[in-house]
Amino acid sequence: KNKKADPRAGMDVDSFKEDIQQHLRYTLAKDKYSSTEWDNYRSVVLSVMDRLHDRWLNTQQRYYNDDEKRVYYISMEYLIGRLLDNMLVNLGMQDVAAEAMKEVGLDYDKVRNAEWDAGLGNGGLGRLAACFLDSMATLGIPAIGYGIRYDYGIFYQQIENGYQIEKPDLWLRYGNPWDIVRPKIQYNVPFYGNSHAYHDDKGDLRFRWDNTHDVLAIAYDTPIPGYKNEVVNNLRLWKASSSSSIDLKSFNQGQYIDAVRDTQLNENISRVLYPNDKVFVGQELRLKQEFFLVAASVRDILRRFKKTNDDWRKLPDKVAIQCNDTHPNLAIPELMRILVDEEGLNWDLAWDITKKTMAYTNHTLLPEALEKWPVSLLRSLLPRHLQIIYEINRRFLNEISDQIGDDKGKISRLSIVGEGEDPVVHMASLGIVGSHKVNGVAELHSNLIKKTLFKDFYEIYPEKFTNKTNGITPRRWLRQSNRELSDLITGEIGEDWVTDLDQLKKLEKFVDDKKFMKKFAKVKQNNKQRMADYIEEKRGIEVNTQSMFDIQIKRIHEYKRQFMLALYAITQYNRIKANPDGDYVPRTILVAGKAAPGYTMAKLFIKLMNDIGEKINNDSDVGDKLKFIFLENYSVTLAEKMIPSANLSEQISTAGFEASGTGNMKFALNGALTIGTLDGANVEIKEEVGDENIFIFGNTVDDVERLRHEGYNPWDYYNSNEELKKALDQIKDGFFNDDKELYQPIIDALLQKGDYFLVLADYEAYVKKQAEVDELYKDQDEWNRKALLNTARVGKFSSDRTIRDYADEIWDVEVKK
Ligand code: DL6
Repeated sequence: KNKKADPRAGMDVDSFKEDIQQHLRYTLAKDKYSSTEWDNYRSVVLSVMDRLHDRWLNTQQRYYNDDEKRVYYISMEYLIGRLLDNMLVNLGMQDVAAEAMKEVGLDYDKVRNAEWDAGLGNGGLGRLAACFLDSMATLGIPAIGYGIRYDYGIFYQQIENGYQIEKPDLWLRYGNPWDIVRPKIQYNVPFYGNSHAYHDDKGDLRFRWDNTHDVLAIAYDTPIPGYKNEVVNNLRLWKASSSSSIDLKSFNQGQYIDAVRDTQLNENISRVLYPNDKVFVGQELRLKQEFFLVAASVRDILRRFKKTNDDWRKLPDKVAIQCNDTHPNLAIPELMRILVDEEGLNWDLAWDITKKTMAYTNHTLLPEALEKWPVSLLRSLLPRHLQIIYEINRRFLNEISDQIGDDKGKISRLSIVGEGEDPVVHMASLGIVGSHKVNGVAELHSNLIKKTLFKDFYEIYPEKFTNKTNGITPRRWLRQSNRELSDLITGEIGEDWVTDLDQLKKLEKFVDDKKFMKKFAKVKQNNKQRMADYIEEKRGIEVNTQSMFDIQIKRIHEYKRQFMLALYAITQYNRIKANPDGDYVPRTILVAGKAAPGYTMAKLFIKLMNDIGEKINNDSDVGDKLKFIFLENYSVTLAEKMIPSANLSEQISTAGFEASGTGNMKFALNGALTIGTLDGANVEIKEEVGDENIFIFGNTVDDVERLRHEGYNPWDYYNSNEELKKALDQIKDGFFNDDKELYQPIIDALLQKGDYFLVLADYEAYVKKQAEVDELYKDQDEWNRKALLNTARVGKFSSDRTIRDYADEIWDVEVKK
């Protein structure tokens, strides 16, 4: 009745102020004498949540009333980062909240820094899911994200003596004020047991999965607001808990300790995010996690569908399920199991419904990343699903038998279930056969999928294959993380760009506007200063803010070739040492990224990079002409600091290996120039910004193929390039570490084992291109012109565009606006 007077709803400073104070006192029982940073942060978050709740309830009610088609995004990873700024920006009340905090004596920066990153993902794939949530809400799509509420997110990376040490990420130590537990929304997730055949009343053969060991999935909901549109979607993460029935049984038998231990085992399912990026480790616990996510989510989806529908044939008109990589692809046999075994549909109808409902996104071509679950493991953990997968495969091979004849090679490549002593289920193949659309994440990648990895499937189902080039949300990656640039842009062209990134094209006309360009340059300079302060604080290294900030941030992987950047740094160092008075463009090279804990080579790279940094950064001949700095614990929050400060973005993967990349888009949007190979979305960035505004070098996908075909010999490159030879010899001969054996595995991989990622083949072109970069940097006006054109021309890479494409071409849902 009296809305204005309710401090929990008001969008003005006074209401927000009052709400913060009320929460501090009445929710947290603290006052200004006893409150900690965490209490202050929590009372601010609770006040933000108050403003989200009305919108959240209204949105969900509207979706229910309208009975619109829903999109369900299922992902094992959501690399969300911090939420406070994101929520405030999207609610359109960042300034109001800042003022309110100030007036109650809180420091916004301190409040913000009390938040732990929600690091429920490894890298690009998980961050993409987080950007998609933001875009789906901003576009008003009735979407729900499903995932797992891991107790431990991606490990905290510490650098000790140059080595990566993994520490558990206790992000829930003090609780998570952004999510709400829904204890009544819980599902039994069955495992193990047996599949029994029986005849029903009509005499038809049916199957029942029984004697299962059940684990409970409990829902935790996080609100996902759209940008200033009153929409609040839901991210539902499942936490594992013990199923009460099991406890009771054990209690009755007096096995109290066993029952409690059992609780622990069950809860292990949502304990920890697997920290592997692009390598499949076929552990049982991981398979349990995948099925746990899928089973709870599918149950939840079907419960919602059934509330307003009684005809299963309508399912694809009301439900679109998108699988983020193959990790959730067990949703295909699970949906089949429910439709056939529980709901009594015949196989053909259930299969038709399933295919029309499901879609699958492929994120990598790397063979070692592809999921292949042993049949033996599936047989014990998910016996009924294995049967269903066999049946899907049998019918599929039958259906295509006319097309492929008795081409044995083809049949074995197409078969979802492998043959031999230890047969495996190919989860990608299951995804292709059981979905109506399969997409890659950049043009090049989607074409490569069709030509290589999934060639045989493409020939059978060309209509299933499509491309959806990745994108990034402009809210977090410009509006929020680069407030100064964002304000400058909005001051000139208005704020529509925040939801319509192509509007940035209007900035092009400012390239000759001296006043504007001066401001644009100043913003970058201020961002560099903030970064420099951070480096000084964390590493005690003073950097020259006039130097070029040259940044590579991503997971550490051989194909991403951090090593090639290190070789360039060594080369530059050697040049400076040989001629200390030469004319050098000062550079600060910044690298950050985590290595999978079991990836020995990547971890050795980290050590090497730290050793190289030690040498370069402490050499008085070098001074500020060159710095090489590895920053520990790369995270979303660190990315938000680093990206706005970059002059140069390193996107130097071996052509054909990076499916898309999304960091490349974030840098360009923030006015960094890219040095990169023609890989992933770099190809499309080049098309958008123009050849003259990007530094492209190196072997293309075709070159790589040709080189390999002709018999690539890294020694030829080693022997014919003095600088390359010298850099490698220094690494080998103990120049960076007294232990001469230490880096031998790296040298061996390059020279003895064939340099699979073609570092040596690309080195010379790379170093030459870096010289062009230097030349341009000398002309700051010209550099800034190109930087602005990058910002102005990358509107295509908004995740809003990506989501529109999914909505139109895969999900068949309407996007309002
Ligand atoms: O699509 C998001 C992201 C791409 O931008 C990266 O290029 C790609 O490497 C990454 N893929 C994965 C796949 N991991 N597994 N499995 O993380 O996806």
